[in-house]
Amino acid sequence: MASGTEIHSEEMTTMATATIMVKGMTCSGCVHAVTRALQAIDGVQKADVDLAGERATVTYDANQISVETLKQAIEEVGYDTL
Ligand code: 9UX
Repeated sequence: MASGTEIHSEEMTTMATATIMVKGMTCSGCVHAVTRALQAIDGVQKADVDLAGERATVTYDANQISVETLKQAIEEVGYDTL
């Protein structure tokens, strides 16, 4: 791209993607519970929970929340994170 000025009218966000290991999920219901818990958080744009991979990949606005916020939400619904 050549140099130029880009005008963005949307508000400034700092989207970040985190992969969090989630322990204790044993069925698709568990996946759903974790997915819902993450998506309920203000600032979470996208949450993909992988049962076999034991992890959650979350895209969120780093201006609003942190990885700790995400981990806390997962732990609140009964799973361990690392
Ligand atoms: Mo089904 Mo997953 O009860 O806890 S949701 S094993």
